[in-house]
Amino acid sequence: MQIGTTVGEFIIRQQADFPHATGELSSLLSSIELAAKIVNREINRAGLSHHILGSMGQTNVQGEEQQKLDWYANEQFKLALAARGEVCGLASEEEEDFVAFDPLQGRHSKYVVLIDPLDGSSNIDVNVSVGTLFSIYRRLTPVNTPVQLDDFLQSGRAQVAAGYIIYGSSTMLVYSTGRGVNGFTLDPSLGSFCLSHPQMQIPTQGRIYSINEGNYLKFPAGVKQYLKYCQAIENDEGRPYTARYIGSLVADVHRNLLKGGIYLYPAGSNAPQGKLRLLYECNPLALLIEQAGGLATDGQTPILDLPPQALHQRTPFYAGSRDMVLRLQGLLAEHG
Ligand code: AHM
Ligand code: MG
Repeated sequence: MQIGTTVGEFIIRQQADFPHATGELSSLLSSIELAAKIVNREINRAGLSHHILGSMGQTNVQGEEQQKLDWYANEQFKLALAARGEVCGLASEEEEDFVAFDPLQGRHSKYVVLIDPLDGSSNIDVNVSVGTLFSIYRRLTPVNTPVQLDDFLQSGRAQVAAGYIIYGSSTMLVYSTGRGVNGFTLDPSLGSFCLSHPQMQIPTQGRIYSINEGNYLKFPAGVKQYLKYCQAIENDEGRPYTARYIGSLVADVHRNLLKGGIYLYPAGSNAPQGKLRLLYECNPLALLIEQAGGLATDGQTPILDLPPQALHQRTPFYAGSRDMVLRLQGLLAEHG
């Protein structure tokens, strides 16, 4: 695959490897790409708005005040995915319940999408990178019947595809259909995502650890031990490691994916199950990290094997370079 390949071409070429593919997944990914460009355009203009905290401070064509960017992003992805026929329902971090696109008859479509439309949206106020996360599953119930909650409560292993968009110093789409991870950078002059990071691999060992250390007192003992290990001076092993925490999940994981490192969001007394959502945040990132050769776990079990019980379920999340995650898991097993 040549650098300069657009994501659209790439999807079609990959699809050609599946003789029985119907083109629905390609079309679905194109819808996500389109919505991402719309959201990207709006994010780039966010600094020009006076009221980005609560609302965009603008009115739309109906004269209504435009909502916060995370809600705006939610609407854009929902519209893009509902417009074509490949998706029968969507579950979003922004919505309490799942949305059935054709609630009475159902649709002749086999996919559901789970999405965090704009993760870390408070970072927009300070011009820091934010992201969109998405997961695609085959529905479990038959087509042409109303989509059900169980269609969304599938373990991450069942993901057909997953990815993220990072709205950073450049905008990138990174996704996997289970055959490696590929990254595409938006060329603003062309309006196209072009293949820039083919077959991404996370280094087996890194030197970056990413955690909100302000919560230190609430961390499990094993995590405290791991932080001690990261901060110890062992010149021959490259320690102390470097702490990097943006507080924007996609940006933190993207950096670690490229450079090697570990991201940690443990359970704490204020958040007994951690903060991050299994279905919208952890599962898509876990698929990408595993596909890139890394590991993602809740401390004991691979994230992708956790059985979801509820749409907005949270989980501790440790993900990144294989050797770093294994060491952490060892300390968690030893110290709790
Ligand atoms: P959000 O989904 O409400 O935006 O919260 C998720 C964000 C992640 O992007 C980030 O990694 C994490 O929350 C930061 O949390 P904290 O401020 O507790 O470190
Ligand atoms: Mg989020």
